[in-house]
Amino acid sequence: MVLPNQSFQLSPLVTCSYSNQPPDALLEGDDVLAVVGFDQNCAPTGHSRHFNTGLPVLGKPLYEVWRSYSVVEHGIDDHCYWSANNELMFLGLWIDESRHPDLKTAVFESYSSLLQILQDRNYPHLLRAWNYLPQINHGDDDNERYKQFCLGRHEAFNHYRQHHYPAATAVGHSGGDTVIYLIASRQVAPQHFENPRQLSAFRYPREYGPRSPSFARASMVLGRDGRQLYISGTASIRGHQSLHRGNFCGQMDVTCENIVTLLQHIASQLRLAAIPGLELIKVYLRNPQDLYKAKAAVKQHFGSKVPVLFLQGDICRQELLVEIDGMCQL
Ligand code: 3EB
Repeated sequence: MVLPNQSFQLSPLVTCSYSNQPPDALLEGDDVLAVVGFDQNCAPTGHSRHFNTGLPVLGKPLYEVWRSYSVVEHGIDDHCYWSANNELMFLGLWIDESRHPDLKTAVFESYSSLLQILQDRNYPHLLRAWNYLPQINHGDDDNERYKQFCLGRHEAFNHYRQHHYPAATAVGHSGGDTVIYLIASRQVAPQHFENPRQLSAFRYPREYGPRSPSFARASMVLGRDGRQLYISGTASIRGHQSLHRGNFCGQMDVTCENIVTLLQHIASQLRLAAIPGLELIKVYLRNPQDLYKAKAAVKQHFGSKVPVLFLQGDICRQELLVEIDGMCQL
């Protein structure tokens, strides 16, 4: 008997990379789940698999490319933009707030539409969510838009009995609609992690809003040839308190240290031989003039070989100047 002289190339669930090619060219790949663009414009693109965010790149244009291991189907149903294969769905929408009485209701209804699609099509496990909102810090006290967003999201998760919150990012912009997009899986359930130096966001005390934010500090999923780790947006918060008000470098250090602590914690929980390093980083800066300081700090904490996308975005607490998220294979 002759055995085929070929090893099977096992591939992960999904990969993410940054590319400077234009979306049209990238979307020719039939395995591409989504291309995410970063510019001042956040409005429906009209093309499934193509997202934009309202967050300008600080530097040359780069696109985030999400590729799966097989050909994907895709379409737009009831304002929801989706792409999927047998294991994964990438799904998102833009919120037209003028069609809703208020932001809380808009977010509740939008998250409900997304969760309904995941339920109907049988992708029950949320792996990762991104939320980019205009004027995130507008409004006083409990009326601040981020807090109203948290309220609507929390109610939708509750309604759909989604009690395993995924890793997430919530950042503000000044360029149009709210966009939400997420990744969910059919069979592989993710494992979620919290940060020993930070109170879990879903346990933040009442002073931060009527409903605490619904996200995990990190989510991990087992792909075909390795584990993928998604680190949530991380900021200069210890316990539940913001540190280094008005001090960009201080905030940057605490943020990077928080990520390193989280990676150490995950390595110890999973009994990994080494502490993983981030392989892809996004840095959100409230003030673009902090770019050079941010570049230096990222290099110092994560090395100079990791691709980093620097974006202008508002952080969900008025006093915070930077937020960082990222991912890696384990
Ligand atoms: C924090 O640690 C910073 O509401 O989905 C980071 C990541 C933050 C996600 C969200 C908020 C969210 O609380 C803010």
